[in-house]
Amino acid sequence: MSLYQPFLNHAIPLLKERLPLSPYPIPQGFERKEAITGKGKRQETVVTTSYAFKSPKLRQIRAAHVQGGNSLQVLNFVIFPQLNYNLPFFGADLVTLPGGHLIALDMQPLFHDEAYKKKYSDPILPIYQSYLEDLPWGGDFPEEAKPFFSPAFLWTRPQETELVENQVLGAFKEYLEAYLNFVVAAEPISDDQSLEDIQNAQLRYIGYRAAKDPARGMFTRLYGEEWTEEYIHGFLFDLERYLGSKC
Ligand code: DBV
Repeated sequence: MSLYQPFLNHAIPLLKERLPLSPYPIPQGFERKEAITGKGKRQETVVTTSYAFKSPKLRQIRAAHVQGGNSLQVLNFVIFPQLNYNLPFFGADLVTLPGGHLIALDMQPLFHDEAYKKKYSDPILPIYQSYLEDLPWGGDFPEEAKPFFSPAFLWTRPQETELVENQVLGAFKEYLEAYLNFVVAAEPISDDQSLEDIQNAQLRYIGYRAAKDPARGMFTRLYGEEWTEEYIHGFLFDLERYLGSKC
């Protein structure tokens, strides 16, 4: 049973149809990783599968799909723009744990000025508002994470799986469609100051997510510390590694 497979089955073909995609290298040992957890009847195999692509305007389009039976299903789907575009990140953190579902879906902004908000948040507020009734605000989350979210941050903790299969999938498709329209319309940035601002904003976001990845504990328990740290810094949030390899 994979709750999030339909999300991947929609997103990857759509991206391939709309953008000139090419493969993004997935380091050896990260394409697929398995672990057996629990004992006896409660034994469970947890499989983590990685997908990655790139395009002329998008440095990395990547997904980590964790399938551990009914009590653990995760799809973490993040798009990182090339550093010469001021596009927001597309961020989807879709998590199913024994206690219920945790859904985080957003176009995560590089900047918080009015012009940026008008360009990349206002156009999707109607989509955001259309889901609020069924997918109400999920309550508290880390204060230090707040600067990384937009006014259209769809953050919800539903109990009902049907809401994930229907409303959350619908929101995911609409946010992705809107993001693709932003990508197609995006023009490259050439002035040095803006390029520096973009790189700093990306490093801030990626630095925070790599350092505070809420999945660190889960991955470490499943696959060990060494594999986990390399997966986080060498694949999931790899901009520092990418920049280091360039100069
Ligand atoms: N989160 C990831 C990756 C994951 C992942 C790569 C592949 O960034 C899974 C796996 N996220 C994951 C899991 C949990 C969360 C929680 C397993 C549950 C951890 C637990 O409760 O045991 C959005 N993800 C969260 C939370 C938020 C997000 C807000 C709750 C954290 C908390 O309450 O402490 N997206 C996530 C996030 C940022 C973002 C933290 C920060 C900028 O953009």
